[in-house]
Amino acid sequence: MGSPFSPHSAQTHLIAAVFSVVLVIAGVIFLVVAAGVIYSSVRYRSRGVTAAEPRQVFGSRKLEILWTVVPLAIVTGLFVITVRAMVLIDAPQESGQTPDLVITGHQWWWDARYPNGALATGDIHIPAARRLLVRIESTDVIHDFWVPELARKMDAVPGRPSYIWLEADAPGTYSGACSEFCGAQHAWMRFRMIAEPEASFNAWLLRQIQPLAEPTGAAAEGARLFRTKKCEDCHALGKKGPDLTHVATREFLGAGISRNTPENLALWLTNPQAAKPGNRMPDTPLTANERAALLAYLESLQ
Ligand code: HEC
Ligand SMILES: [Cu+2]
Repeated sequence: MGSPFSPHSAQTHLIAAVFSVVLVIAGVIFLVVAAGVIYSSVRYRSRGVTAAEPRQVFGSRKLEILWTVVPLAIVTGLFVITVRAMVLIDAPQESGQTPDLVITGHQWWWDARYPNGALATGDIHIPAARRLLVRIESTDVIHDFWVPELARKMDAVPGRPSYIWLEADAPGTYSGACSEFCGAQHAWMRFRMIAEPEASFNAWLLRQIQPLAEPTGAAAEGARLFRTKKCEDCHALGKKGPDLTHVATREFLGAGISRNTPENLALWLTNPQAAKPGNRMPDTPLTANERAALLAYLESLQ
């Protein structure tokens, strides 16, 4: 996971600044209180039953005023800088503006839809140095979309989309995760934001909507099985499983749980519950030949 202390957008710079101010103030208060506790437990420690009681003090207007005014001033200051940051950071929730990207949380992966119809699963590409209006949705339970280096957190609530600004100030790969507990595989609901220069982003975006070449040989047989074995019923946009249109180009499977190697891909066909325990993919009984054909097909999906 990226760290909120390495901000890569105007938004996260502001969040990091507010956080640092809070941290410094809280740190100073901690030191003052700790010093007071240590001082009084040494200075006023028990000196045996014969020692006289220390001087007893009752009431002090000066102290009362001091410890009311100082915390009030600190809390007011923090309130002001926090509200100001929120106003600068938050995207309009009901602007009617078409979002640049629609990101959806599912148990347990994320996908992103682009205005031209392109779809990304796991690796979500964005143009660098451009502020995007992103709609966050969920198809099942509450998830929470978070890329610590790029934007604030935003809950993905079923039936109630929310909007955030998303921006990366420089090209790079920024990791993200679901940050609201959402079931067994919440920890493996990761994704990466890949920020690219405008030209390579646009090239990527176009590639996503080009039709793939017709599969040949074993892959053609795999394509047929993908339909007849009902894989297709789940693995498409808006269905119960992640879209697999470009699965061979992905670096990870199962929203980050394993690298996309031939062995790990094969495991999803032999024993999906071993690949990601608790995930929503049922076992499909397959012969060794059928499995090989399906694998050839999946590996051809560039
Ligand atoms: C009932 C719906 C369903 C059916 C049918 C199904 N899958 Fe899945 N599949 C899923 C779900 C859900 C996941 C897990 C996504 C996650 O949690 O990361 C998954 C994951 C996968 C993955 C890993 C995908 C990724 O994004 O990393 C592959 C590969 C896969 N399935 C292939 C197949 C094949 C091939 C078939 C047909 C033999 C099939 N699936 C049948 C629902 C289904
Ligand atoms: Cu989650």
